[in-house]
Amino acid sequence: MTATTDGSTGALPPRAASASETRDTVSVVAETASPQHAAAHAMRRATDFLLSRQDDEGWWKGDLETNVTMDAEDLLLRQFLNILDEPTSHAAALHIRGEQRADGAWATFHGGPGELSTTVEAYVALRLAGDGPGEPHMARASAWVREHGGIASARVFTRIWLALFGWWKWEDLPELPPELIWFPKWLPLNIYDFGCWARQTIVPLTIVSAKRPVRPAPFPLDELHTDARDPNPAKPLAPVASWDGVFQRLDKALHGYRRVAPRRLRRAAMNTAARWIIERQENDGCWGGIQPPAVYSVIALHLLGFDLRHPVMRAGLESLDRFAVWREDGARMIEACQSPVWDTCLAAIALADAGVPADHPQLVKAADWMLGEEIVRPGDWAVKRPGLPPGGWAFEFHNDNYPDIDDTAEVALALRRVKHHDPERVDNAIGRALRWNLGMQSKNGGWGAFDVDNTSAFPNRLPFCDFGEVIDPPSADVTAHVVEMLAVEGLAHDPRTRRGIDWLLAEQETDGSWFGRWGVNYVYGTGAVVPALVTAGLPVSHPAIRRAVAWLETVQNDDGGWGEDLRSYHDVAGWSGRGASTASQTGWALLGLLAAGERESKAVERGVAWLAATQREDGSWDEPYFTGTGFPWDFSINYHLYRQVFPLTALGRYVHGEPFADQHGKGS
Ligand code: R03
Repeated sequence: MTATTDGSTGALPPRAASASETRDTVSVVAETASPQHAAAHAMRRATDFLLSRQDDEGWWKGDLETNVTMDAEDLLLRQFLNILDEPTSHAAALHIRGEQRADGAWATFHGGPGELSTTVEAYVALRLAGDGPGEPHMARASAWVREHGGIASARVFTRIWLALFGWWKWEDLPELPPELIWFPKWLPLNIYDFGCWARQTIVPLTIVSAKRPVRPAPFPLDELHTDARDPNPAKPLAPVASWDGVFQRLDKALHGYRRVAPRRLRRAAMNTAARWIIERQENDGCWGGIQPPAVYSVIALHLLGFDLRHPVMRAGLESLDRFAVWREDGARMIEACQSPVWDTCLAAIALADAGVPADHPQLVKAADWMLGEEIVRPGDWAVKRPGLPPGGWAFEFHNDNYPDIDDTAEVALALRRVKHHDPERVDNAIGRALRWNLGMQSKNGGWGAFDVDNTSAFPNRLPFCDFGEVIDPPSADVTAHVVEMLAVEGLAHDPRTRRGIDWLLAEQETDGSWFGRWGVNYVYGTGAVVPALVTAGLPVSHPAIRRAVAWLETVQNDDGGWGEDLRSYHDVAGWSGRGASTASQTGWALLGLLAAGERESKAVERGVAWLAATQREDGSWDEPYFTGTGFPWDFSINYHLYRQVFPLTALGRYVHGEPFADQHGKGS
């Protein structure tokens, strides 16, 4: 990111000049100042830091850190396409080695346990980079894999990657028939029953599954089998009377069908799938702005004869290159996705909360950039909403086919905080976003992230779907962001808003919290829902608000911060709201408490003090912990800008009060 240095914020007195002076000031302020003074000081420094990180084009984008399967699959793809070069494998290996745990495994999040599929993929990638199986770090890894079930226990995606090189039998993988592309929209398991990310991934994989390619393996992987003499011990089928039993037997039938499928029919299905894929390539070459559809689409089209020099293939590979983050030490990390729209709207809201003037040139520039990112044409969402005019925003730089409801709500909220030179243009864009988000409400009153009523129970049953989420049902955090946007737009009393509020109230956990789908976890959900309900007019005395406040206070750490470990996705009782304090999660908890009118409470004072005391000299915070959620437990994200924007929003609202406080509950 290139930084424009506009250090002064205009609205606030200039900050301390030198680092040493700052250090002295910080230590003095953090220890002796009143909470208000400490908060104002921390807010000012965080504001300057964030303003200094804006790109010249007006956006902010923090690294989107996930886990080494992204790097491993990048090397595997290049090996499969015979385009793996030494500098790339060397740089990727540097990053992968750096993430290995002492026990030889790789985790999927900071502080997490070793994870088998991730460890298998990391090991194979390091072997591709030339690390020998006998090297200590490799021997520790292969021993860990053998002790945890070997390749046979890895997930389907991992075994697909291995099957591409004959390290696993295609016969021992679930079938994904390309004929799926022809399933009508009313038939269960049609591709639109899947979440958009799953849909974009499964379509190319049906081609790969049909073709069953095997490229020469550069080395054996016997050391990754618990028993090399029996690499895939037979597993009993689930009882026929169970859903799993039904779908496992369906898969067996599909294996049989494959042997008799008319070749012309299959070829026609693959061509239809290929057209579907190519129609959805974004103008920068990516697919949906995320890694999985891109890697599998490139493989699938290559198997159908697309040369690597073909424009579609070249653009696809170039888009993957842009997911690479190069570190000073020469290591290269692959992002699963990029979040500039999401980061920019959150940064704009945080700066506005911190008192940066609405007409500040950097906020106006951010608003200009966001306006330029508006989605103006229908995408896959229109299958369920054919008559709904387009509008809204996506998460990434280029993803016109898959705008999301969450980004649309947050960008609308951000644009309302900026005094743009063309207010009519802003109003029109927000008007389209409002209409689109309202049109995307699911029938239960909530909102999913990308689609309407994407709630079918069948996709999760497929033997193929053993990783992540494959449907996109309404969630409390997305619904809250939409309700907050609707309230700010004066629609707090619109029946659709009230149905969203009713859905949220029905979703509150018995302990007073709300589940976090796209952020970790109950602290994220609660920190999103409480501000939304209050902005929509619920009194802070409402029992649901009071229960949420009580819950937040009970899970506050002794150090004054809040934190929640990803383990709460697996063990609610043991980990809900529990974990080492982090800047972003402390910010979320404070947002909830401040919205609930708890500004003068001890809990808020201690939380603000924790932010002030843990702020770095340059005004930023460290946050090694992952607080973003791709898929609960399975795929976690460290959004590197979260640690800056959420503390700043919280400090800003502590110092300046709630945004739109005068409008709470207003509107038709
Ligand atoms: C919180 C912000 C707004 N939010 C957008 C969140 C986007 C999160 C990044 C999405 O990245 C993905 C990575 C993925 N991996 N694997 C899959 C995948 C999807 C998205 C995946 C998993 C199962 C299937 C297909 C793909 Br089936 C690494 C709304």
